[in-house]
Amino acid sequence: MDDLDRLTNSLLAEVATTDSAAAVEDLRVAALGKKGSITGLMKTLGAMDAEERKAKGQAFNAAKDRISAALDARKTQLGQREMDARLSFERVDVTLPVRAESQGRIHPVSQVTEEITAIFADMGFKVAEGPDIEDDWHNFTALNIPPNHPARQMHDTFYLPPKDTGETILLRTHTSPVQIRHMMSGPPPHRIIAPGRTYRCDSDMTHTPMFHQVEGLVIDRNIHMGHLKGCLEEFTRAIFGIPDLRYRLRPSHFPFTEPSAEMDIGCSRKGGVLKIGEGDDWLEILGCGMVHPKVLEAAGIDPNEWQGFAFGMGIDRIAMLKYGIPDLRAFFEADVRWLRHYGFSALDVPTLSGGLVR
Ligand code: 2NL
Repeated sequence: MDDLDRLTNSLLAEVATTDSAAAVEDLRVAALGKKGSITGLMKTLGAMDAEERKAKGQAFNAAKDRISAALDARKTQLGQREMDARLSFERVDVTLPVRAESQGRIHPVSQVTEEITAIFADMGFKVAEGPDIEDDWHNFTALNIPPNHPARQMHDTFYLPPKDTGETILLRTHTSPVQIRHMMSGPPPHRIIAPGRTYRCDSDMTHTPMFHQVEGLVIDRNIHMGHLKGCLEEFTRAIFGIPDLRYRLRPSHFPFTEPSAEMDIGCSRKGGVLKIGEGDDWLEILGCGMVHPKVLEAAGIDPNEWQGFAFGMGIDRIAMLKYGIPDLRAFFEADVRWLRHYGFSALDVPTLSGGLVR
């Protein structure tokens, strides 16, 4: 037995007695590192003649490979043993309740957005998103809103300094531009909702400069007002959890729909208290209509082949109505006491089978 065999055997014996991943690595350095014992033998090759170097070189490399493989195998084995030990002693009780001290709450606007999304998702709608900063064309022109329309005035719209190109940019005043972008991104049919932040230069008891809107859009062949009516009837009954909720569609006007309508739901206002689904009064809830042919054309859709309906509503107002929140401005004051009172648990996930929440 020569020096190499003796060294190899003793290293392999040491590998077998290592008891941790760290010990395996220490041994790897001691044998194969820069100043390792095998590396030391390798260095003796330089002083040998060509024939001896060839024979010894092969033997050294074979020994090096054996030791390296043994170290790898031992490391894997110890790793497995450490994992087995942890698994046998660590315990997780998956039946325990979530930490009681959890402080965070879901904002009513987030909650209601989730509820609305769940209802429309169940009807086959997808959620579309787009930029908050828009250009004049997507926010107004494509929607058949003429250049002198009051909505375009300085005092209703937040305009930003124009781009270097001279292009007018603004904070979107509704989420309609999201739907324009969606229609232009691929061929019909389309069935989307676009929830999100919208901005108007307006601030009083019932208006905030930033507010939330959701719009819906269906484009397909032979779509008519009957589809619109059925869709919105289903939606209002689901969101307020009242299966026989009374409603009516009143003629109205929007530049981007023709015909246009507003939807009212039944309510009572006895003693100044608003109750949805009772009494014989009406409460306006949303605007809607058949997408104007000019809007379809602007978005590159042939109005002779495709038709559609659209609707829009304020999310903040739905949240106030559904959860009896009196003051809109408190929504955006970031007061944790308010959020503790009106907020939702992260575990109250809206589902149709769960009646959406409360
Ligand atoms: C309201 C009324 C509405 C739409 C929004 C729409 C979007 C496209 C084409 C046609 Cl891309 N219409 N949106 C239609 C009718 C009413 O909103 O009272 N919103 C708060």
